[in-house]
Amino acid sequence: TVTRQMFNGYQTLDEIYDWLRSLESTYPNNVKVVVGGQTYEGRQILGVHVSFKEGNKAVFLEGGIHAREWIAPATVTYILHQLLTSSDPAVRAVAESRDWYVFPSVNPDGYVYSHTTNRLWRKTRKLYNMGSIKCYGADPNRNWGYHWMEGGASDIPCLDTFGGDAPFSEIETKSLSEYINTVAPQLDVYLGFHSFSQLLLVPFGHEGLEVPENNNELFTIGKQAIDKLAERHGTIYQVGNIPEIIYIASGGSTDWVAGTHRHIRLVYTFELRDTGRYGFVLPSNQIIPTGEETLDAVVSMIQQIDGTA
Ligand code: 0X9
Ligand code: ZN
Repeated sequence: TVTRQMFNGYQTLDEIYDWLRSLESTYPNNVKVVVGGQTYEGRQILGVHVSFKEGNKAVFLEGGIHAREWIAPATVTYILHQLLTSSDPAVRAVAESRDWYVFPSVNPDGYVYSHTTNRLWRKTRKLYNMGSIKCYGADPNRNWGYHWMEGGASDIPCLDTFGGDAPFSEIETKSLSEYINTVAPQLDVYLGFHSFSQLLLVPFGHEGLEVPENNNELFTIGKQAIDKLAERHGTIYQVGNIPEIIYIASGGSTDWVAGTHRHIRLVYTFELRDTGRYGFVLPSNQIIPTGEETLDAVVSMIQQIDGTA
């Protein structure tokens, strides 16, 4: 089956993009390929817009901002596949209650580089030329323009948490943020997918411990969602604000989304499997179970805000 082909191994960027294009031909009434942005090396940030009816609110799924976190694009594509094909009534109801903007790999240059050259590459691939020293890439999850460089980000281009030389210095974050601005009025949920640590992160990550206005609601909904996640395969998650549960980190995409588009009710960052045994190099036989349990969490979140839980 398609599920076996697609989800028994990690896909290359070309395979993911070809599959997104194939969805548009298979589901011409419901799926459109959309360009969410551009990259330094001249690629496109490709996604799909899924819509079953007019007037729905929308969910944005962002995967792969960190190149080496391969389970993130795999999980986002798994969820997309289920939204289109599942016959589970609960999944169908949630799928069709929203429009979906789904971007499996928002750092495509980095993702390709992690396949061809350095499996543990994290950043973009922009050249930072400092005289005799050349280093590549900024951390695209330290480069967004909300409390940029206010903790947990480096100003040294050779480091993995380099925030860039200005907010939105990376064409990937700049162009994707502009795309998000165009769909933001429709959004009520924005989810970023990373690995690893099995955490559900609530904004914000910068210094000063700002929390969203609906912080308590995000905790309540998040806790029920990770309970549902655990019911599937016993995978244990924790919920918390970013500085409390991992570390201070500023310039993240979800912080910019939550801080700039305050009407978006649910904004979370998932840190998917595992807790460090395999880390970023999660075996591909965990793609399907990770996809299944993460879909359960996403379904639960939407059921809770719709009062259908
Ligand atoms: O450091 C990060 O960017 C994330 N952890 S990871 O191991 N995947 O790199 C945590 C993101 C925290 N989120 C925000 N500050 N918004
Ligand atoms: Zn990450």
